[in-house]
Amino acid sequence: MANLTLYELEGCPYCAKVKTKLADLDLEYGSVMVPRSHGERTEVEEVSGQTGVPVLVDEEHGVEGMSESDDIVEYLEETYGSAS
Ligand SMILES: N[C@@H](CCC(=O)N[C@@H](CS)C(=O)NCC(=O)O)C(=O)O
Repeated sequence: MANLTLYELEGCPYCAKVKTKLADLDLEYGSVMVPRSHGERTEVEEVSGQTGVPVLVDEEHGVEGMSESDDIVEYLEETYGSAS
């Protein structure tokens, strides 16, 4: 089973897009809610080098901190979609 972690923020539309994809693919994942204040987003900054969300970690596939929602959706489809 995949071991996925999503860094996200409540009400973030980019995060919602990624979560919809995760649900479509029936993938389980761990969720880490980041603080609303950028200055306090130290954990997501450590994994991805920036403070925006969403960020995906997929250790099994060597993905340590992927940050653009479009990239994440494409990655999930390529890695876990029906074509994979
Ligand atoms: N282009 C990014 C935009 C993400 C974005 O703007 N996320 C907001 C929350 S909804 C955020 O964390 N903004 C702060 C930042 O980008 O540093 C994506 O599609 O992932």
